[in-house]
This record gives sequence, C-alpha cells and structure tokens, in this order.
Amino acid sequence: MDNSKLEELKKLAQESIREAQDTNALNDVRVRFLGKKGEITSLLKSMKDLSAEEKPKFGQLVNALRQQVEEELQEHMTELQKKAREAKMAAETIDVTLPAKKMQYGHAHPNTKALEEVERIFIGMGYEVVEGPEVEYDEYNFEKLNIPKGHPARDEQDTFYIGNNILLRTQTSSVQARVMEKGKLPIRMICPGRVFRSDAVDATHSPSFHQIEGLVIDKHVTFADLKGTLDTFAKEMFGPETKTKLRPHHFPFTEPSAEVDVSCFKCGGKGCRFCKGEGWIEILGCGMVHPHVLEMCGIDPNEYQGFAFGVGLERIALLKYEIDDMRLLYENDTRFLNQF
Ligand code: 2U9
Repeated sequence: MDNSKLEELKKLAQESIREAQDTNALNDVRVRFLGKKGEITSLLKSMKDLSAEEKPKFGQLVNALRQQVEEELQEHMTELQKKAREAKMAAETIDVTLPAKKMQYGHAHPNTKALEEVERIFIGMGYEVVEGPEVEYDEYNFEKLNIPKGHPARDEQDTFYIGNNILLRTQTSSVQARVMEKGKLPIRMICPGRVFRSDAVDATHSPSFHQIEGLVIDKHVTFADLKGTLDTFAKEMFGPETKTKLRPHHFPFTEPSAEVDVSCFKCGGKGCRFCKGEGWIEILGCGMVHPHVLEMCGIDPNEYQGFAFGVGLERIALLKYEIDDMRLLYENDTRFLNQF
C-alpha cells in the first residue's frame, strides 16, 4: 500500500470526525475506523503480507495514523460533550424572577370542625376528652353496658367480629366502661370516636360513623343536672335562642332515658323545610346511668349516680353546616369540602 492511500484514509477519517454531530455519531466513526473490523485496524492486520523490510516502516505509519485519528476523535468528543452539557443547562435554566406557584391551603374537615366545637363546649364545663380502642372486647362494648348475649339491642348494633369476644366497637360507651372500672371518681368526660355497625350506606346511615358520648358520675347527680348540661350545650352549639325538649325513650344502659330535640335553629320552631315542618330536630339520646351498669363497672349505686348522653358527630355536622347527605362527608370531593 502506498502513502497516498494512507493519506486518503486519514482525510476520510478526519472528515467523518468533523461531520459527526453528536456523541453517538462520533462513536460510530470510532467503530468504523478503529473498531475490531475498522478500516485502520484492518490495515495493521494486512501487514502480514508485506516483506520483512516493508513491515516496520508501514507499521510506524499506520500507528501514527491510528494515534492521530484517536486524538482527533477524543478532541471532538470532548467538544461534543461540552456542547451537550451546555444545551442541557440552558434547557434547565430556572427563572428565579417568575412568580411562585399559588399555595393551596387546606382546612379542617366539617366533621373535625364540629368535633372541635363540641369538645370546646364540654371542656369549658370541666369535662375531660378520653379516647379508647376501636377494636374492643364484647365485655366492654355490650356486657358491662347491660346488653347481655341474646339482648335485642345486639341485633340493632350488629358489627364485624374479629373473634368470639372481640369486635369493632358499636358505641364509644366501651371507653366509659373502662374508665369507670378504674375506680377514679368523680368522672366528667366525653368520648369521641369512630364506631362500626352493619348498616347499608344511604343519606343518613354509614357502616362507620362517629359518636361523642358523655358521662358524669358523682355523688348527688340528678336528672336536672343532665337537663341543664344538655340545654347549655344546645345553646352554645346552635345559638342562644335554642330550646330543648326531652321525650321519654329507652336505652339498656340508662334508666330513665330520653331523646333530646332542639328547636329548629332555621325557623326558630315555627316549622320549615329544614325541620320538615316539625319545629324540632332530634339531636341526642341521654339518661341516668343504670344502677346495674354502675355495679358491673365496680361503682356503688347507693353512693354514686351519673348521667350519660350520646350524639352522632355526623348528625351534628350535617345540621350545623346544612348538608343534606351524609355520604358527602366521606367522599372527600374537594368541590364539596372547599365550601367549608
Ligand atoms: C356508660 C353508660 C351509659 C351513653 C348514651 C345515648 C344515650 C345515645 C346515640 C345517639 C345517636 C349514639 O350516635 S348515636 O347512634 N347514643 O342515645 N348514649 S345514653 O350512655 C352511656 C355511656 C356509658 C357507662
């Protein structure tokens, strides 16, 4: 092979290097000339056909060519990498003068707001807020609350059983039974929390909802104390004009028991769409703690009396915020939640 052929190959390699626009194209050029089957590599392989005196000279020339192409490839590669880096940096430029993204402030769920309001009112009357387990023993959820096995109230409060004696609590009264059993008296507390029942979902029912139950145990506690407490609560919660009315009722854990209605805070009691023309809205249940419940929780009913009450948190939230479907409280649709 004469020198002009080597010269031609050099020019071709240099031209190919110059034309390569990116690192991939340049790698192809490297393979084409310096790869295992590359054009310069093949030259070295063909040396075996040369005479002994031609070999060293030709070898020197091809090696020089190889080295030069190698250097130019490296040089162009560095240049292309620099350009690629600069292009990437330019594309990623952060304009610090742009206005910031608008902050989205969240807020408390209507259930939480209603709960905080109820807690505020009772804390103001000297009550403690106590929480307890959602997975509960049958003993605390039913037995100690005067609902033995076979009692019809168990049908109304059917729930998910984890074992024979362990279930998802149907009422937060189980927490109160636990506190009573500890024996520290007097007691003045409310228990807010999630409860579970085998109920189908509709506008006013859910298999999981929240209760707030209250309990007061002391010496000389009367039904008048219960009435006064709930009347104070209703006035604070729904406005100072609110009146309360007790209707006799039955609960297994209280005797006597009552349901409490408040005068409609929309129409003041005249009757409107909100109170379905009644003038009154039912909000809670209450009563004097049954002596048998006191006994089962280790308290002497001859020395101590108590009253208890229970309210559905969702019911309060629906009334307070004039929401007509309980399902809205659980769907977490921001178009709904943003209105509160
Ligand atoms: C003990 C003894 C008695 C709690 C009470 C009610 C009446 C009541 C319901 C209202 C609607 C719950 O959310 S709801 O389903 N509750 O009517 N609850 S008296 O009585 C107790 C609690 C604890 C030891």
